[in-house]
Amino acid sequence: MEEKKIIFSGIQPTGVFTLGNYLGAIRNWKNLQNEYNSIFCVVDLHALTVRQVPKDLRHQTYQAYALLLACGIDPEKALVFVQSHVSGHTELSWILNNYTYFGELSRMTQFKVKSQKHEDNINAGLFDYPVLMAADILLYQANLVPIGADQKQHLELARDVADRFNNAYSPTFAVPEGYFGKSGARVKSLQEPTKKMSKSDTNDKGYILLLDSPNVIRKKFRSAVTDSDARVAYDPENKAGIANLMEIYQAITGESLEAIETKFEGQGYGAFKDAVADVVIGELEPIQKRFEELMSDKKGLEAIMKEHAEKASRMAVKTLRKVKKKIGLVQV
Ligand code: ATP
Ligand code: LTN
Repeated sequence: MEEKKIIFSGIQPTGVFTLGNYLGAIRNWKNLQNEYNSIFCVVDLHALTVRQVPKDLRHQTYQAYALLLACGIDPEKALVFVQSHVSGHTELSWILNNYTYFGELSRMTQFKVKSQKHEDNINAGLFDYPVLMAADILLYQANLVPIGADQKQHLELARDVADRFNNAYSPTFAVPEGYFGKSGARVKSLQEPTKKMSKSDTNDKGYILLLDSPNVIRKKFRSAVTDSDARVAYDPENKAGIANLMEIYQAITGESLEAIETKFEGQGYGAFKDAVADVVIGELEPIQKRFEELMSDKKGLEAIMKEHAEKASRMAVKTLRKVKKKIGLVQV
């Protein structure tokens, strides 16, 4: 019998997840967990690359974990754990640093963007971020990595590092492929529709958070940037704001862009924005309810975290042993 493929993905606890995280990543994870051996990780160590307030990071990590479960990641089907609970990630990351070139890391778009955003704190962790991500993936021999389009470059790097290591010694790591969902791969900011919707955006009108109340969601969609053309038509070049709203509507309802154009023909942007808000509110309502239940039982959450971290550690150790042996580290 053929073994099920392994998928691995991670998300940072840098704030409440956005609609972009949900449509671009988490929703796909939920669908994939039935078909694959799935491993999902709250990557708290990655979050350290920009300065965090300790008590907020702690709270956000619980929140992130509970939100994943609330979004339908099932701890009976998938492994869900917190990155810093498994020490193998940092260990492998150090080793892989020695197989990654300065030039490669210098080319990473996310590094350039975040360096501009945090000019006062361009630290080595920010630069090294993709190597830790490669370690996350390679540690579990993942075959498939479901991510939004913004993470494609990092995945390419993980593949290159895996290949380089495998060629230098002998096959050690599975070389992972990216998995990009059909829709929602790149949800844009509601205020600057050429940029991705990001939970660390300083303008809170740019994103919809999974825990935003129905009122807030409606307000944010109503103030979304559009254009003066007043036609619901799909034209990402010239009508980026409307195109983004159409993509969100499509990602949730499954209706085609043509069908959406027809449905809202002759209606103003106001009506369309409200319709988008309605479908988003409907999608998030059950998630918010489940989230509240989970957060009211922290001990229960911690028990799941612990059990899953132990399972993940056992998998991680296997890969690490192989790696250490190949490169000549003495193991006793
Ligand atoms: P931050 O703002 O802290 O950099 P982020 O909101 O970009 O974070 P991550 O934790 O880096 O989110 O990403 C988690 C997952 O969500 C990744 O797979 C990423 O590709 C996906 N993702 C993030 N933003 C979007 C978006 N706007 N559209 C689609 N997918 C996204
Ligand atoms: N870098 C990713 C989060 C992340 C990840 C991973 C995704 C960390 N490790 C491993 C997939 C696989 C991000 O910023 N979205």
